[in-house]
Amino acid sequence: MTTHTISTQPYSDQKPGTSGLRKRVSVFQQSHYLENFVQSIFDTIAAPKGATLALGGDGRYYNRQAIQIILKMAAANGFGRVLVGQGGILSTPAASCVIRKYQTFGGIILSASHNPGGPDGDFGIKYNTGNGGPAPEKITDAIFANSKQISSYKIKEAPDLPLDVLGTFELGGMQVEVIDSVADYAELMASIFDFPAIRLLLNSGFRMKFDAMHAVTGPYAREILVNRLNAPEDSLMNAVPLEDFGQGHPDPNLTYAHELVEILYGDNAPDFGAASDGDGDRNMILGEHFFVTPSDSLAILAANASLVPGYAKGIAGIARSMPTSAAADRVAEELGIPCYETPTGWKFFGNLMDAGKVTLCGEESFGTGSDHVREKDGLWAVLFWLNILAIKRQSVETLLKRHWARFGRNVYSRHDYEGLPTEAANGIMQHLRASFANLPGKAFGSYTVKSCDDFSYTDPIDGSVSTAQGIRILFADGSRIVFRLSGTGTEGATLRIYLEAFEPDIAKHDLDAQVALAEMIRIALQLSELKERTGRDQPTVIT
Ligand code: G16
Repeated sequence: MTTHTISTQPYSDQKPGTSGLRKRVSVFQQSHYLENFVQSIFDTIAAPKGATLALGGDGRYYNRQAIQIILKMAAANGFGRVLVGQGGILSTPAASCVIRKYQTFGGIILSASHNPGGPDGDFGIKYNTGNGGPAPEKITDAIFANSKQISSYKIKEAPDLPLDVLGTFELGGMQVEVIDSVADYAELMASIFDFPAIRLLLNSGFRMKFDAMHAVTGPYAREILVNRLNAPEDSLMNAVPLEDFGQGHPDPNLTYAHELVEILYGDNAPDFGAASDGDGDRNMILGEHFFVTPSDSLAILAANASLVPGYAKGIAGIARSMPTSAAADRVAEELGIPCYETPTGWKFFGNLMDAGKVTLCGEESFGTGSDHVREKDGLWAVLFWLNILAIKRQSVETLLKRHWARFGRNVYSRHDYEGLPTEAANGIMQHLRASFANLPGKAFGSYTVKSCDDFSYTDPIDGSVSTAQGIRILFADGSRIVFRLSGTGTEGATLRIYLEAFEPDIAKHDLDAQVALAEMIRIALQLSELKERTGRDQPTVIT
C-alpha cells in the first residue's frame, strides 16, 4: 500500500481547550483540517516505530469517517497496532481503561463530550497518554505549536476497514484489532463494586432510571445494569446511541436532561435517577424529587468509600477542581487525608493519581472518578451510588441530609451565561481583575470581601504552573463567588458563575440553593456588571 505525503497549509485555530480540540463538524470537514491535527499529534508524541495506539469515539456524526482517516494515518506514521472499539465506539472512560489494560503508547478519543452532534453540531478529538489520561498542557501546547507550522501529513492509500466486525485486520503493515467496546470496561466495574449487593437492591423493589441521552453509554448501561445486575429493561431510557443524539444536548444536568428530571420529580417517581453525557464521562445523580450537586456527590462518595470493595482499604486523598465546592474537603479532613485543589480539567488530576496521592477526584461540571482509570467516569459514579444505597438502604435525600447534618452543607450553584459575545465576556473578566485592588474589605449586604485573585496552580508533582484559571472573590465568612470562562464551547463565550456558601445550621439545610444564595447572586451581577455589559441577567443554565 502506498504511503502518500500530502502537502497542506496550517490552520491557526487548532488550540486544544479544556479537553481537546472541539469545533463544529463543518470546521473539521474543511480540507485537511482533521489530518493536520492528527499529524500534529503524531509529530508531538513521536511514538516509537511499531507502537500501539487505542482509538475510539462517542459515535457522533463524523466519527466513522474520522476513524478511517486516523487508521490510515497511523499506519503511515509507523504505528504497529491499533486497538479500535467496534463500530469506532469507545466511551471516554472505556478508552482510558483500554489504554491502561493493554498498555498502549496512548490513545486518540473522538468526542465533543456533552456538546450537541449531527452535521450542524460539534466534533472533537483529543490525545490521551499511556497512563490513560488526557495529555497534559505541555503536550497540548506542543500539538498546537506543531499545528501552526505543519506543511505535510502522511497517509496510506487503502480501502476502509469493516469496523463493525470483531477481529484483526491488516492495514499497510499495521494490525487493526477491532475490540468489543464494552467488555473490558464491564470487567473493570465488576472488579470494583459489590455486584451481588447491587443486584439484590435492584431486585427488591428499588426502582431506578438511567438516561443515556441517546449517547455512548447506552450499550454499556445495558450490559452492566440489565445483563449483569438484572435491572429491568425499563430502567434504561434513550439507550440506543444516535449520531445526532436524537437532536438533543447530551449534557446531564437539570436543563438538558429534563426528560429524566420530569420523571424523578413526577408522581410515582423512581428511587434513583442518573444520566450520562455524549461520551460517558459525566454523570448526574437524582433521588426521588431530589437533585445531588456534583460537589456533594464527590463528598458522599468519599465519605462512604469504605462500603465499596474496590476502596475498602481506604482512599489516599481527594482532588477537586477549584470551582467545585469544598464539601469534599470537610470529608478529607475528617478522614485525615489530603484534599487537593486543581484548575478545571481532568488532565490536572493525572499526576496526582499516578503519584498515588489521590484516589477520588471530582468536578462541579458533573464529573467524578477515581484512579481505576484516568478519566472521569459516568457509569462508575452511578454504580458507586448504587453500591452505597445497596448497603445503606436509605433514600438519596436521607443520605444527603444525614451527610449535611454531620459535615455541614456547602450550599452551591453554578449559573451559566451561554453564547455571550466573546469581547463582552473578556471585558467582564478584565473588569473583575481591575477591581481586585479595591474589593478587599468592602461590604456587600451581609458579605464582606476578604480577598480576591486569579487562581493559579503549581502541580506538586512536576512543578508546572497554570495561571489565570478563574477569578475568585472570597468573603470573610468563607463564602465565595468564582467567575470563569468555559474552555469547551464552540460558539461565542460562556461565562460561568460559581456560588458557594457554607451553612452549618441544620435548620436551614432544606432551603432551596437559589433562595439561600439569592444575595450572592445579586452581588455577582453587581461585581461583574453583567447586565450593563451584555444586556443579560438571567442565566441560560442553572445547576
Ligand atoms: C471537560 C473537562 C472537564 C471540565 C469540563 C468543563 O469536560 O474534561 O474536566 O470540568 O470540560 O470545562 P469548561 O468549564 O471549560 O467548559 P467534558 O465532559 O466536556 O470532557
